[in-house]
Amino acid sequence: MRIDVVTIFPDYLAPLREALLGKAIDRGLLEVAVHDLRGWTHDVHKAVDDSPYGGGPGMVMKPQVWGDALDAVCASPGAGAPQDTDTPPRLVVPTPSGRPFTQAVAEEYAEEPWLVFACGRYEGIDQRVIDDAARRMPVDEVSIGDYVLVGGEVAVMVIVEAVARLLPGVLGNPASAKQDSFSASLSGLLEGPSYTRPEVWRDLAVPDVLRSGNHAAIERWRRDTALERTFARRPELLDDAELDAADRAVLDR
Ligand code: 6GU
Repeated sequence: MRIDVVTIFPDYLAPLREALLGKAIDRGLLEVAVHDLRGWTHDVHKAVDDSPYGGGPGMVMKPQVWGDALDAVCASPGAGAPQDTDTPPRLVVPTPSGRPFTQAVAEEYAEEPWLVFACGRYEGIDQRVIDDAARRMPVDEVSIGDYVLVGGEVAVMVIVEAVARLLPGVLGNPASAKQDSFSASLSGLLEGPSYTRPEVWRDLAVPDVLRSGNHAAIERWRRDTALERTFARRPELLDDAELDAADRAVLDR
């Protein structure tokens, strides 16, 4: 997969080359290019923003600068992109007013050969940039949660990490992703608690069933704790979860 990020703070994205993602890049599973938006400014002050039409606080990012940046970045696919250079990327614009980014969206993005992220700052990017890009490529405005960040950079790191770990070969043990919270094998529930040695730590013991060797009982216990945790923390997830009679009996307790 090829990922391009356009931002006024390229150094902010340095963590993308660390740890798991850095390894994925070293192994050629992922290619990441970060571009400084100011490289496409038109004036000596390298201005990227201006005051909003209609008044109000804050500044809006200028369409000319973003237009030139996206024309350039979206026209030059890297090695990870499809050979057919006429195929545009999927453009992702992080914004608190976007559609929610979920595990299902991460799974969708993991199927794409090429993603371009446009990081806005201030009060956002002139809407015509998004409307114009949407005439040539799929564009998603996405939010990572109901809170407001200063800019899209941290959201891009969140999204890229969620997507990259789904790419074939990135995780050491591919079974890990299968059992994640929100995954199909957990039918949309939260994952329950985990334990390792020692058997007793600070007078707290590991649940007996996990040391019983009874695999059916262990599976039932994992399912029960996932159900209980989901009920306590995220009850709305149960509305869409696939539950059988045994599951319902746990929740009725
Ligand atoms: Cl994607 N961007 C910004 N700037 N703030 C956010 C967000 C994104 N998601 C939640 N808050």
